[in-house]
Amino acid sequence: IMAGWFSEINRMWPGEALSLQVDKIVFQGKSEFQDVLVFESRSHGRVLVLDGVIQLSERDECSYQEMITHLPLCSISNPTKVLVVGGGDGGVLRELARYPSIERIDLCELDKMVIDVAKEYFPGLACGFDNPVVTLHIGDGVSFVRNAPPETYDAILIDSTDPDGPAKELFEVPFYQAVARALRPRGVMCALSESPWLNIQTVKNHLDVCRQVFKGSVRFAWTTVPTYPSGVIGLVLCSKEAIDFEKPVVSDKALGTMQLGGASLKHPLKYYNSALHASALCLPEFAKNVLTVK
Ligand code: AAT
Repeated sequence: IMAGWFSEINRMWPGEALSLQVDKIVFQGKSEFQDVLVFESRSHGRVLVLDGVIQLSERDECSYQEMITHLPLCSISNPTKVLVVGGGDGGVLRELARYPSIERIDLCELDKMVIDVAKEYFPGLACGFDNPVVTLHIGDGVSFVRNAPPETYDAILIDSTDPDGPAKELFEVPFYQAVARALRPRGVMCALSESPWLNIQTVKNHLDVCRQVFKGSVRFAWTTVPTYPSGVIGLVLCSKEAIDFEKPVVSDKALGTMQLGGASLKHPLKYYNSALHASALCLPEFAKNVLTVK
């Protein structure tokens, strides 16, 4: 390992590791659940790392946060209640502030240290907490969803860590059964998956789990995140009733304003647009062959 560089070495992506040059370590801590690290990188702004895995960099977080939020939210009309599982950095909350119809957002994050660190070191993401409709819950997303009243949410966004750690159960059938129960009949779910470049079998298993539970639509989408392993991250979109996820019902033109801190702020999208929405569901041949049901 070269001095002054962070390398994301992990058994989930053996034989390869992204490296970033470190200008300064900004925060290092150990919570009840994971190691928390924030550093200033040479090329990507501040970076948040949990248990040695990059969660976000200031430079490319827009791709992940905008896609995990707007792919599901632009697939439905007039959402009023949304649940976020994980997402303690606030980035998804920031993106949800573009939807004036939302009356209530519950966010269930396991680790309070992530929220505290985001508020201190990532103001551009933690601004998402400055929304009076947000209610914070600190705890395990699995039990939160299990205890949620049935048919409550228009959208449930699973912005969790990779399956090898405290988020393991968030990739299993009982969890998605609880998610389906907590969704309204026309509701949608979007969950972090993995990159088809890394371990396509993990992605296939994730989709198979979702297909067991969601009888409407189950689709795989992907986006580019240069600081995630392989530069690509997958997302799974599900609904109980059939939804044509390729045809967004909300236009990107409606998303340029955020309701934050009691004010309406102009805040253009950086990544998502309606054309990208449709293309995010198109798969390269090698992935299509494995991930599509014939
Ligand atoms: N938006 C940044 C991307 C993330 S953050 C994932 C969050 O999920 C973390 O804050 C973590 O503490 C939280 N989390 C993990 N397990 C649970 C759980 N069981 N219940 C609630 N929250 C949880 C994801 C980055 C993906 C990295 C890709 N390689």
